[in-house]
Amino acid sequence: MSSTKRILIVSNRLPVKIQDNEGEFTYQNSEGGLATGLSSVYQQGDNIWIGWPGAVVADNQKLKVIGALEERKLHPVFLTEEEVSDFYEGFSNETIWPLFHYFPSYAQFEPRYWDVYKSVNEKYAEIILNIATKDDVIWIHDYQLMLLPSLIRKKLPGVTIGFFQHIPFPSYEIFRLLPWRKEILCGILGADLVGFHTYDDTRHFIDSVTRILGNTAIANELMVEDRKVVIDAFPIGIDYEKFHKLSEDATVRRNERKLKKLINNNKLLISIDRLDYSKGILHRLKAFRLLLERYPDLKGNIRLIQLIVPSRDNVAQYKELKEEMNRMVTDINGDFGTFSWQPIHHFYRSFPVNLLSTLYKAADVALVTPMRDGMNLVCKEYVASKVDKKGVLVLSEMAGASRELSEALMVNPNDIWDFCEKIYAALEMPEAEQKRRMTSMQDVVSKFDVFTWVKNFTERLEEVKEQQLSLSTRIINFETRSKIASQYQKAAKRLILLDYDGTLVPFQNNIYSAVPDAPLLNLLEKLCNDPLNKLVITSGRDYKTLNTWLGHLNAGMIAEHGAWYRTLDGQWHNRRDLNNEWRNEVYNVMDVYARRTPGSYIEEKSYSLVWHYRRVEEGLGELRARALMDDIKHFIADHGLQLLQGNKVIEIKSMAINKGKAAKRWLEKDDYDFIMAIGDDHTDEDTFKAMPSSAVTIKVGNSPSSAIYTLNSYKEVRNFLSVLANEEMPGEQNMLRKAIISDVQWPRN
Ligand code: ADQ
Repeated sequence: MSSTKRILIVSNRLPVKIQDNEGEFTYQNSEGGLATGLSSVYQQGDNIWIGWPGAVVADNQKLKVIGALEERKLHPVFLTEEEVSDFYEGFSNETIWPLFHYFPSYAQFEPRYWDVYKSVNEKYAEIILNIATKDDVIWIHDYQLMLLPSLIRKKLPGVTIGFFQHIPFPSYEIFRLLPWRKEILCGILGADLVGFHTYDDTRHFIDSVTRILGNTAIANELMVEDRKVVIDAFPIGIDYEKFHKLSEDATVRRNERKLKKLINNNKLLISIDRLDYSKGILHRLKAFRLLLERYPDLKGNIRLIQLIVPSRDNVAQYKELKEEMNRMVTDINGDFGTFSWQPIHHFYRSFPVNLLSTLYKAADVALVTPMRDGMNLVCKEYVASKVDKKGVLVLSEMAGASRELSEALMVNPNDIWDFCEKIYAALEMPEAEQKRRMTSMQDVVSKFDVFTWVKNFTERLEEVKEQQLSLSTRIINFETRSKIASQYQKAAKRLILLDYDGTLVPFQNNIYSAVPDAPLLNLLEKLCNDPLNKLVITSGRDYKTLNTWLGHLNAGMIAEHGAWYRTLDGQWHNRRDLNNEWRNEVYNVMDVYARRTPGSYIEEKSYSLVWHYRRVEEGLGELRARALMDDIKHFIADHGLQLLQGNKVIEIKSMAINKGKAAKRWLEKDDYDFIMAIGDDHTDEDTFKAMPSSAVTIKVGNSPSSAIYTLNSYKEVRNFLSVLANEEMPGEQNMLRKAIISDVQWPRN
């Protein structure tokens, strides 16, 4: 990120452990990967990290804590007991955590939790707004602060905001269960860049936004009002060098030798998790039991060291999980152990990092098998610690890390039988194979470490902001509008080419419902009746419909992309040179899709066929459209046809016609001193390209275009044309003097 901008990191917890010893606080920096990665950011220049210090601080102690944290470039958000309980333990950990990890039956939909979640997000916003300026970059982390991006955006509209979510984003079918789904999506969309660990998470998020909020997505970009928001995958890494070096440390090496001796040089398996139902602890114990049952020779020869970091064991689900886990460990040890050997060594506590490193280094096999995990860093730490490249990773395909570590032995933790066989395969894997796989995984983990992750995210955020800026220079604002209006007023001969659907009227489920409303007809009449104007409607629609709807206007028309055109004398002409022999064959293919896909239908025009899927279930329409295009592409190439992919339509037409060629005919008729073309889809690109460089070309919507200017919607087009026609806008007077015209309400058809 460019050095001139200050970065504010915001997360629920500050990267510090604060302990209250009867009024005397001690502060210890966290060693977690995220804290390390982000320290390369917040410890630079004026940057700062804002968050909860992790302890409830009495009012009379707050100033002291603020001072101590400030020295570490940290700024606290103080939470009360009630807030910790309802916002953090409640909404964050009992509602969002289970739902987003695909345990919907564990999710509590408690309105009180939601109210406090909102108020705590507002508290964060207030503190940030006291510190931030519009020129800062604000990078918000994780599911505890999903409302924060839009709360800040409201007060600082131009500020740069990135949001990264460390846990999965669930599929639409799960996410929609949340009563506050709209608020959550709108909250996140206050950011300019939204990052997740995997492509699947980004897909799920975009899917939920398009279905729940109705925004349109183009690839991984969403338009939120007139701001482009980019959704992308940024798989987090670890501090690779730290773990790699640590495993060569003298103490770690000595500890490893001691450990191996203690376990009698048995083969060592490890698992390291926080106590959580998402971690698949019980499934793993089941698979381990099955392994001992199926392969009795392993008895006395292998050991599993299981580390569990204590977590919320006063909450019912966690308490039950802990009890069940303890019971299973005791049973396995009781059923298979001997006087001199026990299969599982179980620890329920945190370990210092050099002990973790010892275990990583010593382990022949690491079992990282969550039911669901955003990423999982333990498996990456294991890979980084294997300096001699010996060791096998058994990894759940439900962990985000499985997308990168494809050389791990992959398991579905629900498939206990396969899971057991994979553990056996790991124990039996030849050394050469272990090294080959480990080398390839180390390549990935070392290249994509936490510092690269920080760099990739912040650079992309900067890029998105630049793209937004260049887009905003194309959007017609008050000044450009006035400039074009003055050119228009000075001109004596004007040619105005207007597309119809999506440009003058909104898209409709039924194409024949897009009838022009009275205000539009008044506006067009006014433009047509100006003797200095030549107005041409340039549409892909069939000529009969255009004639019925707009035939009374004193306007030229281009119908069916130019297969038909109407001159100003009201006469329709068609291109007799076009051949239609391809028609039956294409119709038959489209018909198969129309019959298979509820809601889709074929529109027949004189020289083209269109398959419409606007009324088809979201997702299915796109799937069938891709299949249809695939089926038809060779035929099209062989028959001089063109396939147009429009807004929820696929149209097949002769290559000989396009709007650009048709528009040229109008250009050649006269010498104009003002030429303007407005259109919304890629068939209008042919028109834009056919225009001379002096023409005013305007694209409706924000997809890439060769047009010079952009307007956001059909409403803005109407407002803009009203300004040119010097017409009174609904409810407004003398619009040329008004800075904002896009708020005027036009009726929807
Ligand atoms: P995290 O809770 O940070 O979650 P994870 O990625 O697995 O989960 O990292 C756990 C960290 O804790 C590791 O660095 C590990 O070394 C440490 N740890 C584990 N057991 C320990 C023990 N017994 N003693 C001491 N330390 C221990 C969230 C998401 C993850 C995502 C991360 C980062 O839930 O899916 O990978 O953020 O984005």
